[in-house]
Amino acid sequence: MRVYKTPEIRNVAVLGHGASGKTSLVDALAFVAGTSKRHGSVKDGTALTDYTADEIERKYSINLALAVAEWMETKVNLIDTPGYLDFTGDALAGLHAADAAVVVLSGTGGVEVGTEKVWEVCDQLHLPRLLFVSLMDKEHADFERVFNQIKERLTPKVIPVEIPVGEGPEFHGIINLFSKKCHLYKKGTKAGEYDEVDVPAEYQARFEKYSQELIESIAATDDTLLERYLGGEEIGRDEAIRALKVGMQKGELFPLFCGAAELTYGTRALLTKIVELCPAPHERTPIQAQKWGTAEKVSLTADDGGPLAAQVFKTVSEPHVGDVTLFRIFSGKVKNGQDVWNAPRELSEKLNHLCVPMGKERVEIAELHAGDIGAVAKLRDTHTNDTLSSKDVGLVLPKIPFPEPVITLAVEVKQRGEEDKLSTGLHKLHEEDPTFHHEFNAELGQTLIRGLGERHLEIVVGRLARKFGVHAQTAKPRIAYRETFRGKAEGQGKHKKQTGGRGQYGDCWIRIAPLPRGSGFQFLDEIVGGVIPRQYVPAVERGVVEAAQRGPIAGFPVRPAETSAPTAGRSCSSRSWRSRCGRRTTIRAP
Ligand SMILES: Nc1nc2c(ncn2[C@@H]2O[C@H](COP(=O)(O)OP(=O)(O)OP(=O)(O)O)[C@@H](O)[C@H]2O)c(=O)[nH]1
Ligand SMILES: [Mg+2]
Repeated sequence: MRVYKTPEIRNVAVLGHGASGKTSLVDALAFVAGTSKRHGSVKDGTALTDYTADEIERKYSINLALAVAEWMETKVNLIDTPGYLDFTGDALAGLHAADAAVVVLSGTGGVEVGTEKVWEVCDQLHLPRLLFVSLMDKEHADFERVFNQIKERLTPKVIPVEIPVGEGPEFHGIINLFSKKCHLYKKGTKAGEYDEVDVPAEYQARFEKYSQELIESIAATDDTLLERYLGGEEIGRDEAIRALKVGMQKGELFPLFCGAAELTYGTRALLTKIVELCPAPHERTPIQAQKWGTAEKVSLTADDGGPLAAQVFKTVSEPHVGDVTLFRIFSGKVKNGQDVWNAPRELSEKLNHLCVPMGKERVEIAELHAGDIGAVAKLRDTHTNDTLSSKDVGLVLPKIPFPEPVITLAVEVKQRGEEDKLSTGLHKLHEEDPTFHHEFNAELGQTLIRGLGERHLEIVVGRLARKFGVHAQTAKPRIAYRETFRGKAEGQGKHKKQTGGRGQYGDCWIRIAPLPRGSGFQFLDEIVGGVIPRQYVPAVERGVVEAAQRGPIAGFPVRPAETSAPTAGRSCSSRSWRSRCGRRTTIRAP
């Protein structure tokens, strides 16, 4: 693979609901482009970007993974993301590394909850988007229905650029509204090859309707174009593409494509449009970085001559290799073997064996230009969300806002003695996946793991065994019960100790009563007239607090009820006290 300069790069995240066909599409695009030599398949476990053992076994994506399609002298970095919500963290990471997105929809499922979620995030990030309706060959696929769902549930600004010829098992061609030609695929085509013919007569009416809509939508985004269009002038293809690209960047147009990735139908046209319509890294809005240690902000564009700022958006720990760090260069360029600086950790790192990731393979490369995505193995202490910069200009990029965990389970080793390995494994898995958290809860005596769903935690436990040789099982977390009280009570405690001499004798009374809900804990010293010396009173409070650690009912901590338990709160007062030094003092209660 050759070195590509900034204008020759496109970073595209491939997003969508689970099983909409993203991984199959990425594989087909890389294959059709000729960059990947083999057409893989999710079903056979050979897809380029579903290569981990978990993914092959389960037949769905768990991690984001990268592939490259070299097309029209351009390097398209494809970021395949998982569709299941349990793995949203990786979809978010992928989005933050991209300059544009291809939102994939299934021809049968249409807009689903996962599609709406990723759409929302793309909206927040103002990311230009293309939509691709895949699985058009599947029984009950219906392009028109999906198009209408997109209009209703995602955006009214969607505009078809292609329409299918046949649907479901009849699907065999695509009409392109720009080229005004029809591509007919021969059964068994290997790499998306087609015969180009005129628009079939039975599609002429549909073609004209959609073509007119397309050109009107494009013209409406630009006053000069609109004037010319209304004046009856024809808008040329290149002009229309340029205007569409600008419209996409402003979030005013979202072109819609169709195909069947598994059959490679529609993939060539999609690649061409990715190159023509998605912005190169230097065309995106600048990103604000912070000069480390100062409040100074620096606006960065993808420029080789700018200060280096590369964000780590994913860390994968691979057997026999160790940690592989995936990063996106937002400014500056890097060379193989270069020293870089991790400012917050005050750490110098060496980019040995600089690579371009291609599924599980990594292709070594001499240098990467501004805006490109790369990988490097064996960094010393750099993790997801860290920024790599240069020592003279230490920079930090805004962090990817990973979601907080929503479910918690306990995890325990099956074999005694593996506790240390468990803890190391969990720590590594957290470094790989910031949406996964773990902690040892001393009160429950359990290790707790937290994640975005049951499937997420199930995968974590599988990885513990596979990657770290720790056989663990999950359990329900014990419940951290609390004790509280509803009524008033009084109690007396005595202390006697004869150690020769005068000995010690103490006599303490406390009165306890609930306060209104939410008032917390109060200790009232109601001794009046200094009947016992003040210095003995704090010891009583400490005794009360200590005793409250283990409640009398079941040994759980006693707490004032705040939200769930009935009214409580506590008030304690010493009543009578005979001090440890043997002097008798009486504390009068109010
Ligand atoms: N008929 C047909 N099936 C397809 C096509 N593309 C993908 N599939 C099948 O649809 C299923 C899902 O495809 P994937 O590519 O794994 O979908 P995904 O969007 O990556 O799924 P997640 O990674 O789980 O989000 C697999 O069984 C594929 O074989 C297609 O064009 N036509
Ligand atoms: Mg996938």
